[in-house]
Amino acid sequence: MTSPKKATATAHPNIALVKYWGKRDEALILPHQSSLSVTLGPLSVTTTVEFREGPDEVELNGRVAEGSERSRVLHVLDVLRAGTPQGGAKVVSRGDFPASAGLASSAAGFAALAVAARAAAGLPRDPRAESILARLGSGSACRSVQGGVCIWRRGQAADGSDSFAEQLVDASFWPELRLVVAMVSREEKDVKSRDGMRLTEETSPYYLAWATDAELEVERASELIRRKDLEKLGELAERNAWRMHATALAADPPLCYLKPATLELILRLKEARRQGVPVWFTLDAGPNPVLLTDAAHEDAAVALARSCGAAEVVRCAPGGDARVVDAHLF
Ligand code: 2P0
Repeated sequence: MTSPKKATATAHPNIALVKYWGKRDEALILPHQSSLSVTLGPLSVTTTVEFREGPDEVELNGRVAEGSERSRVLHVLDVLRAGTPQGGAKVVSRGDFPASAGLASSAAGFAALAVAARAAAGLPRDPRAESILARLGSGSACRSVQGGVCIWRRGQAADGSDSFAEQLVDASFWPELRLVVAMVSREEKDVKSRDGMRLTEETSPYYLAWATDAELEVERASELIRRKDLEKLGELAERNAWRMHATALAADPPLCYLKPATLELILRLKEARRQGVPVWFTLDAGPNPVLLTDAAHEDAAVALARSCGAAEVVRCAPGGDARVVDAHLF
């Protein structure tokens, strides 16, 4: 091998407004449906990759990665190394937000990994190739390669070459949009997303209806974003989240990601809107709602979340693209 090759990248997590929930191909992580998400600044994960002689080493948030965490990282690197042979890899990754926030640090982590690994291998920036590589680590990661609002098109090809995310609008398009993460519970969820979506697809009688409407839902959400129609977008986001959870609740055994405090907060939003606060929710596969509002009502949304027992509240706005940075982690 030639001299060591090292690169570092930073990426933001994302929150889906039209959600991905189910795979048509488990190995390639190909979804049944397209999805749409907002990239969340200022939260970020930074990852350094170095190719050098020696065994692969993976460290995530200060711990040596083991089991599936390690094998998922190495799988992404192996796909890259199959095309452009490299030596062993050292990977160090660190997030600036707690994994327990329920914000899928894996999305930002795999996006940063894909961007850093390609750069370390001497490949040029290529959002499509980076998105596809990130997807092989975690589906939602393909939507964290670019900032603003991104759409992951499900694609048709069996090899996944047309299943990647594209940017609808960049972070500067709607700077007043706010996403407030209300951490009402820090309990680890019982069923991970990967297992939850498989169980839902295999056993929920509602799954087909859920998957079928997604393509139109993405188009409707895109139009509302172009128009910056917060009210209609908020209504769509709530409807989409309720439907995802309803589909999961109908699985056998049922999958309930909501906690009492989740319901307390999201049921309060109607009253808040009646009182003039434009605020809606979305909810991933966990108990912590993300409130959609605008900059003028961010404080009101934060106060509402706190009054419903949110111990911690994270204020987010649309974030930028994943980028290569100079400051390596080792
Ligand atoms: C999403 N979620 O669209 C949906 C909504 C959770 C609820 O993508 O198996 O970590 O690695 O592809 O991406 C979480 O699942 O799952 C997710 P894998 P991922 O954001």
